Amino acid sequence: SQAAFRTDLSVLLDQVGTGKESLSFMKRRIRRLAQQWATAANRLDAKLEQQWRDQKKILVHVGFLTEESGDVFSPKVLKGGPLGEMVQWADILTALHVLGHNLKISMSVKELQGFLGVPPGRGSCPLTGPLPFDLIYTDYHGLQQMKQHMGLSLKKHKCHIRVIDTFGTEPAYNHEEYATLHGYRTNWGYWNLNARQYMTMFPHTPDNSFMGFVSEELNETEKRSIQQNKVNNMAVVYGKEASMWKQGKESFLQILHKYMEVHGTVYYETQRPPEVPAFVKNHGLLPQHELQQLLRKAKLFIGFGFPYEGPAPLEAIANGCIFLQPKFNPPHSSLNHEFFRGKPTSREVFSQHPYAEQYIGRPHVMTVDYNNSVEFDSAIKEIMRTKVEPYLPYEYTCEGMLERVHAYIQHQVSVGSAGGSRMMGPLFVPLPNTTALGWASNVTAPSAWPPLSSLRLLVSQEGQSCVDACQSAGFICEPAHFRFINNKEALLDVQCEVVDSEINHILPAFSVVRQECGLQREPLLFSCAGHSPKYRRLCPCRDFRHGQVALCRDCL
Ligand code: U2F
Repeated sequence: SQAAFRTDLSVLLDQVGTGKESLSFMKRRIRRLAQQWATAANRLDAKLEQQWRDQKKILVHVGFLTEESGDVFSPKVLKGGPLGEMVQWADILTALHVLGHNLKISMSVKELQGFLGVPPGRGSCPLTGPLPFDLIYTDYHGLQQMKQHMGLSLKKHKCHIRVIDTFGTEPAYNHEEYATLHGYRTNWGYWNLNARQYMTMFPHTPDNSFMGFVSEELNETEKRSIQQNKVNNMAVVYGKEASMWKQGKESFLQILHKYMEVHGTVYYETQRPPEVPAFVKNHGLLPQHELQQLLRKAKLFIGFGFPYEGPAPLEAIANGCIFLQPKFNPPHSSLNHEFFRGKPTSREVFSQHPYAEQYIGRPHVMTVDYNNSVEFDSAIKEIMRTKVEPYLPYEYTCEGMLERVHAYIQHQVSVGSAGGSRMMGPLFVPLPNTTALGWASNVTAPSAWPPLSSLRLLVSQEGQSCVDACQSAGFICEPAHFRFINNKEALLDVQCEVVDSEINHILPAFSVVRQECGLQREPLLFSCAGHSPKYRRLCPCRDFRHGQVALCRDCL
């Protein structure tokens, strides 16, 4: 049947359940943003102009909040622990509900079994019948639990699964055999999904799908009053846990304190945490809405390098703060930093919040070297005299998130079946030495999503990934398009002595020195992220909507 937008969230609130701080946090958030979601639903409804939307049966199984996974998050909700994940799950649940789908929510293995129709008390009895859901949103913990309780049938139903995966999973880590053979084996990867089934918190590698979350939006009156009431010398520090303040922060905190009044929202029990200097006005951990109030007054929101890639900087920028953050040189990654170690990605993180740096940037975001006191000092002075307006990228508004999740649900259907490297027709593209290669206009693939009209074929520099190659040309890498460029025709103008077909996440690519071209034999290994010094890669880029990088121009 047809899905109808919902603006009443009471059924959803009942479904979320009670009894844990994490659930209370999520419900408070859902209630607080209810009006904003309703307005967004009405706007998107009008924008889609009666477009047919299938109502899907959706199961959301929040693995990390189950007792069976240990649930280390819930007890820390009021103690400065990570909240980003709960922010995101609350928003995913709301988006699915508002879009009008038939939603079931599970937060324990028992509920999961019940929804999947596994007979009670027979935990290992695999589900044999058809899957009673069109889509299942879960996380890595939930995936593990589903494997235990669905047994062999998980393989059969894999294409219905979407994994909420904060930092992302690159294809080389996701392919079990390849990861094992080539040193990409981690605690998390190796599920052999299509990499687009992993959905991230920020648009990290385009190999995954960007799910995101939302931030509070302001109307024009609020924006004006915020700008009038800004306190030019007020700074709020990003870091709700005392450990985020330890070591090496004194020197730049001193500089900051020279010019500004420094506020913190660091959790404490009875005494002031010793890591927090005496001149800092510490409010203790605040409820989300009180933090928003504080950010409305502050001019500067300053990061100390951790946590990486959380929601708070977007909230600060949305409330008219300038976000100042440290540059990482060398970049942090799973190869050199404890936090990222064991995560299924080699992505290099060049600052505390790469999204803020790349997608937002000045004047809202300043990324500087904190070890250079001159640079730091002048950044603070610049911030105090710069006027900025509250800003929120469209993709982090409720409407933006609804639009994106709608598009995924209605169009991203062949994702699970990996597709194979089907060629839909010859691709005649000139291949000069420069990067821009033009259009692939004579390929037809009526069912492709994103539509083929969005494809721009590029060749990377040696050692450059397709993420970077596409980005530097103003596009984004689109893994769904690899299957159309993984053929000899796409390599038309390259002087290949040999064209091989291999299993390697760098392919399709060619080696300039050896004049060898390689095509990809394993569709699961199509990777935007891959790069190798010896290869120039063939890259499927696409256009994107301003403020909604997940969607191409003709994607809706
Ligand atoms: C990120 O997790 P965090 O929870 O540490 O991310 P933050 O950006 O600090 O903020 C999460 C939310 O906490 C709220 C704030 C944000 O929405 O409004 N909050 C609050 O309610 N009261 C306060 O006093 C201060 C903040 C990331 F999201 C996770 O995925 C990562 O695991 C983690 C580590 O990198 O960082």
